[in-house]
This record gives sequence, C-alpha cells and structure tokens, in this order.
Amino acid sequence: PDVRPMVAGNWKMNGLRSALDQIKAIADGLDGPLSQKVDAVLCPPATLLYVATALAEDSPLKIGAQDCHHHNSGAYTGDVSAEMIADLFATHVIVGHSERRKDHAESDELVLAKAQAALGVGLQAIICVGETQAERDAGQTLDVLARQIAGSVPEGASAGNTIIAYEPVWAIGTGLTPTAADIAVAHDFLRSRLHERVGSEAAQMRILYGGSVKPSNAREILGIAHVDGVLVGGASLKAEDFLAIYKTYE
Ligand code: G2H
Repeated sequence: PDVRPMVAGNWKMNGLRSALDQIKAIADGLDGPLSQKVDAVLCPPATLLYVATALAEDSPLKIGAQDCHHHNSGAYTGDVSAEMIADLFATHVIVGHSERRKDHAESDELVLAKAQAALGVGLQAIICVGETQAERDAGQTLDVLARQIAGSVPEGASAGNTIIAYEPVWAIGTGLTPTAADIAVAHDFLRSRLHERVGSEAAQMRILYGGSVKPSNAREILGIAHVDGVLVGGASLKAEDFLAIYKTYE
C-alpha cells in the first residue's frame, strides 16, 4: 500500500530567535511538487512554536512540539498541554522520546496518556520507541519494542493521527546507525506489532527511523522496507541539511 512518507525534524533544546531564519528557509525550500507526496514537520522548542507556525503558514511545512503534558490544563508548573500546542496552530507532537523516557522517567503508561491527550485535541502524535545499548546487548530489542508498542500506542490510533518513530537509543546523536538489515527487522516487527494493536490501520501508519540521520546516509535509510520517513535531530538544525534529506525523495 502507498504510505505517504514524512521527514520530521526534532530540534531538541536548541533554537533561539536567531534561528528563525532556518525555519523560514526550510518552509520556503519545501515548495514544489515534492510537497504533494512527502510530509515535512519541524519540531522546535515550545518557545518558538507560535512564531514557527506563523513563518510556516503559507508553506507545506507543519510544526510540532517535542512533548506535551497529559492533562489539558491545571496546576502543573512548567508544563505545556497538548491543547495549548494545538491552540498555537501546531499540528504534531512528539511523545515518548528516549530523552524524555530517560531524563524524566517517563513510563509507557505516561507516554500513552500523552498520546491520548494529543489525539484528543486533534494533534498527530509521533510516538518514539527504541532499545538502549544494554537492551540490545542482552538480545532484548524486539521484546522492548513489543512492550513499548503495546504500552504506549493508544488503541484508537490510526494512520491519520499517529506516527511511530523507531529510535535505537544507542544511535541517537552518536553518529552510529544500525545496519540496514537491523533497521528492516525492527521496522517489520513494529509493523506486525502495530497490526496487533490497531488492526488494519497499521498497514498505512508511518514508521520513521531516527538516530544520526544525515544527508549522507538518508538515501540508504529511506530505501529500507517499512521505513516511511525519518526523524532527524542534529541535522535538522540546518535548513540546508534538512532540505537535502527531504529531497532524497525526489
Ligand atoms: C534521535 C534524533 C532525533 P539525532 O533523537 O529525534 O536525533 O538525529 O541527533 O540522532
């Protein structure tokens, strides 16, 4: 089946107002026939969401947040809700990134609640999964992925509202990437687990690969079966590199 690919950027905790020209350059660089068939999403820090959606307004670029709280409002100092993100005209939110799972001790249950909050206000959730180095060394990769899919993907998830990102933790920001064969095995396994979780919707649900994606390895990675796009961290900070990865689909 035809799955519409997606190239998503995750700026993490990078991006001052001085970086707005990069957002503008990405938005302007997406015009053209490619945007008819490939989605582009940029997830800057929450502080830039409002200005980013304004900069991207007349372009194919969609804007997403990097996290959300699982409640819509209340006494949660420092947090930002999915409803607030949607209120800024953003359309996507990353949940369950390994840096949140690790640094903020986010469990599958919490990631599930965040994904449900996102879907509840009409945001598309980009749900991250992936094994650590220790889990990989112990031969637990597929067990971890199975647990994360069962535990953090909402039952009502559809191809239209949910995207999965496979990000092996040991490949994040390290310059290391799994072999094409390893990525293929993981994505194929994720597809089958999604099928158990959400039924036939799984066939169309995007499964992105993330972890040290850059212009020089994007073509090989995007050519792997069941890889429906990429989630790009470091290389998404420069418009030139983000656009080069996007244009791999040309
Ligand atoms: C993985 C990825 C983006 P990087 O976290 O989510 O970051 O491309 O820098 O490894």
